[in-house]
Amino acid sequence: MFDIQHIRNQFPILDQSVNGKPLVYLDNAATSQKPLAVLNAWQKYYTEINANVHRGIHTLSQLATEEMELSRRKIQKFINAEHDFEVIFTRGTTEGINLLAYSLTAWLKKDDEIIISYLEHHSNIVPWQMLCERTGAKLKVIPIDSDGILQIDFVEKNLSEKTRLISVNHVSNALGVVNPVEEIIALARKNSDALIVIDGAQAAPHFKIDVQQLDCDFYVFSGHKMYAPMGTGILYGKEKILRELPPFHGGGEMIATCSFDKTTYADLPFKFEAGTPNVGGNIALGAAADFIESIGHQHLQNHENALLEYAQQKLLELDGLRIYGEKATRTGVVSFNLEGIGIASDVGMILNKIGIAVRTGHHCTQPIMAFFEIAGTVRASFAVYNTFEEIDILVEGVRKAQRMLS
Ligand code: C6P
Repeated sequence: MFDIQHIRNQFPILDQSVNGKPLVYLDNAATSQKPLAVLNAWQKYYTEINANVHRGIHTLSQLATEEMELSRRKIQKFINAEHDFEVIFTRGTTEGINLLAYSLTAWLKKDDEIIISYLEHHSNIVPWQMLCERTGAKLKVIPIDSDGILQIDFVEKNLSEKTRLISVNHVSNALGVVNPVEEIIALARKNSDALIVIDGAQAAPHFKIDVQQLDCDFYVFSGHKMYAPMGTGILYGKEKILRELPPFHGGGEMIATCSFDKTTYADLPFKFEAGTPNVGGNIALGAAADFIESIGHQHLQNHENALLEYAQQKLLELDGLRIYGEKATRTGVVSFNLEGIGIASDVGMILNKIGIAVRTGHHCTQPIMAFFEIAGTVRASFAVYNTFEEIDILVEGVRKAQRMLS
């Protein structure tokens, strides 16, 4: 049974007023709120366990290690990875992609090609541009149409022996468009030996991820968008490739032996986890996966899809409102502008005055904004605890903003 009030009760932060109005939190693509189970797991670690992992023989250190490794196995199950050591704790999606872009330096040479898409967050553009600068490789960009749908025949036409890497997001943060990553992966497997990276920052909170079924080489996501604390994230990689890849950061935790003559690296996953990890956060990330699974992916998805459909239908009743990516398959996000109102943040400020939190601006996706020839959009993004009443409040707020600004 899906009981929205039971779910909302687990998020005490939602029960407050902002600017004298009940908070309507619709900025979940930026970060989600955290349920009690996650807060308690984090607090329990700091009140009862706090110790460093993988190094102490004392009881607390062993407990901390056990709890963090248990969390790794929970994430392994959450994304259906074959092995727990294919799950690497990071600080978030940005760090995961930077790790790859650095560690894959020797995988590319001058004039090799990296394919990304027009729909990428800056985190899935800039690290690859930096890699191109280091190696002389070139970026190729899958175009979109006016609905924000990827034109994947571009992939078929542009794949060659030069294509060494493809990195695309599973869901666009700016538009909520769900990209056909399965098709892109199938095309790539047929026509190249390119490595495939999927940025799952906006997918992991919304639907079941199965990395074995996807057959991607790497899958990255952030904890804080899927109900876990900030500063947590996951890089999944296939065992064979992770074994061949050099480490990103050097330091403690990631060595097998260290001398002034030669250092050898630790086994997976520790080779990629230099330094003291965010133990409390990583444990709480496992609790966030449990939280999602306790609701059930299908229930969560059904509710969020219904919210999205309702929001879209209600918003489109307003004159001169344009939703970007309206015709595309989407999840979790509705991104829009009002005709004649050039500055999205003006709408955001009026909404904030009545307790509604949305994000406005370019959403760290300036190429998408350039494509639509706009400076930004108003973005409402949903989580499992949002309600249809909140959508009504949003729509009324947008109507009010339209009246005030036009
Ligand atoms: N998008 C948003 O408001 P980090 O900051 O490392 O947790 O995630 C970066 C990132 C990478 N890829 C995608 C698709 C993303 O959506 C994000 C973060 C937030 O849309 C903050 S800019």
